[in-house]
Amino acid sequence: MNVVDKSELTVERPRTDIDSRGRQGIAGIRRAVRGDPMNVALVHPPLLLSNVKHQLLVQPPLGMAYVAACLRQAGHAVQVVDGVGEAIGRRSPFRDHHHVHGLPIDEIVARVAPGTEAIGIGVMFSNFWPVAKALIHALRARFPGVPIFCGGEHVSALPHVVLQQAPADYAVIGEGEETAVELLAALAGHAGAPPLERIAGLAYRGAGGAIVTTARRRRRAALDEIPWPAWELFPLEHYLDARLFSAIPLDSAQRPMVIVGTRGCPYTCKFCSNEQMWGINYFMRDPARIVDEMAHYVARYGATDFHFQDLTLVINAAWTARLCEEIVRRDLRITWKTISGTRSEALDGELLALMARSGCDDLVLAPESGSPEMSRVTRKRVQLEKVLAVGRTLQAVRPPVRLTALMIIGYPEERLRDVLQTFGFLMRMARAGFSTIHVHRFTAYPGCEYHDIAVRERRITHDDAYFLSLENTFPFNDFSWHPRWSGRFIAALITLGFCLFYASYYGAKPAELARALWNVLTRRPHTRFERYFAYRIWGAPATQRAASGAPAAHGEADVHSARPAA
Ligand code: B12
Ligand code: SF4
Repeated sequence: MNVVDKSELTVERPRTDIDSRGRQGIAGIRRAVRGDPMNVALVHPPLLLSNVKHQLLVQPPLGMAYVAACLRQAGHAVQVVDGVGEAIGRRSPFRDHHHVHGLPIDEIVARVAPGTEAIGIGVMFSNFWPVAKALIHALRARFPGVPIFCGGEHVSALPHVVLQQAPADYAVIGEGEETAVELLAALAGHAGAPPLERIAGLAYRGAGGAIVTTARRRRRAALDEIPWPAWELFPLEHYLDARLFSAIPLDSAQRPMVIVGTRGCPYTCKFCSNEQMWGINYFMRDPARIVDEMAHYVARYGATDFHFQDLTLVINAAWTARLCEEIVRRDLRITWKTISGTRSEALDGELLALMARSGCDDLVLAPESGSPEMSRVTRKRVQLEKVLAVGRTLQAVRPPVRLTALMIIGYPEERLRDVLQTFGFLMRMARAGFSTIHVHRFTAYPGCEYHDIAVRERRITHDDAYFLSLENTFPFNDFSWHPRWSGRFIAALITLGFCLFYASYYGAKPAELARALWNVLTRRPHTRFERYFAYRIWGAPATQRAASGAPAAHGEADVHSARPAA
């Protein structure tokens, strides 16, 4: 362990006002740490894209902010080096055909304080692993004796690959808060700290170099005990100002912020890593505590628009209604979105109306296929008629809620008959009130069942070519997981799907088509469809600040009335 001069580290201390309202603390974490605190640096690697015209999704790293909050609560001095947030809009070349977005690796390494005693790195997306790996090598070179631990979805799916390909010492598997705290307590030799082999959710190199994986960590059911994300340590304002959150174009009055209301998902879709990462338990926070957190962000950061990062926010109708009622009761006057897609089973007319009233302005559903057979094979088990019913109901709901569907074409088991059913379903969705679709190319991401099957059949090698290929969900790439269909054929199917949907949509609303063309030509895309073409023609912007150049007034502005038409 390095000898540390704690004065060298720039550390922000917790704000007591937040603590009193938002941080109840995890009893286990408090118990785990009795002894000297450590100087910990948490590092968020930059993004990696193959094409500068691809849309940048620049979101503050929520999972890492939770881990930072818990480490700080356990008494450690936490420094965050945010390779994305500290340089949004900056690009530098990475190898032959890729670009790093954010801080270049050498600058990230230079920003880690000299007295750092442990370094944590978060890797969510596997397609960014090549750059994260290069970063870990560079950190190891500068901090030879300092323990490096990694966490996040990519690390949880492939802990062995992470430890084999990069000079990291520990891979945190699954939820990271308690594991990271226990790990640091063990590293610091704190009294009462568990030995490494008793820390659940960990992989590391044991004696002789073999990788040891400990027991799976039990999921935290009491989500309200977890302290709120430690955003004070991150350059959060940069993210909020840049407004490049997810794929949803924002209204000029909206200042976005990320939040999560639930963790996990009870479903086990074959193409999703949910089961491997979270298991099948679905836990919800107390709606009042969620709204406390929202109100705090409104007051502190001027947030007006909340992007729920949940795997699937709406499972339990009564809980969702309580969340909406709480937002309405507190008169928060915010908008909110389900950005990563949610299930539709619990959505009925009454709940949809309440959601709209509480500010939901963008509902993303994820039927993923219009073929009942594919829904069965992939275990998505979507009720397709219910999805259409949600669309039809929402058309009558005020204020308007924009409705988006996420679809996939190119599943290994898919037949042309299934694709034809998807085409038919796309056109029906256009008529039922959906205004946007994303048709993704099927991709076997680490952690999902398709990936594990492909590994067993030796169709996946975990080299950089595979990781970089995971960016290839975009329609115009030449990539296929299908045993018979080529990448180009899938691209043609996806393109046809888009055309059928938008022909049906704009065929019924020609005035909207003229408006869309105008928005693209004037570089002011207002929908995802317009944004896609604007980016192809003009390139993706480095930031997308509010038209006014300033955040919307909060507390007073009626953002509901300022919403874009669906
Ligand atoms: C919100 C979300 C998005 C958002 C934005 C995400 C972002 N940029 O921040 C949007 C909608 C834009 C999005 C887009 C996509 N997404 Co997405 N997304 C998510 C989602 C649902 C939630 C992330 C989140 O914040 N969760 C809440 C926090 C609390 O959980 P967490 O991040 O996992 O953090 C915990 C642990 O991982 C760990 N941890 C995290 N960081 C660290 C750091 C350290 C040091 C430690 C010790 C621990 C640790 O501790 C945390 C707290 O317990 C995840 C699934 C998930 N994780 O729930 C998928 C997920 C990350 N997305 C996924 C995919 C595939 C995509 C897309 C490619 C989909 C597509 N086909 O287009 C796109 C493209 C993204 C890109 N690369 O450009 C996959 C990634 C798989 C992979 N291995 O790469 C996931 C895992 C979904 C899935 N189950 O398949 N996504
Ligand atoms: S795809 Fe959605 S419904 Fe299926 S397991 Fe993943 S999060 Fe759950």
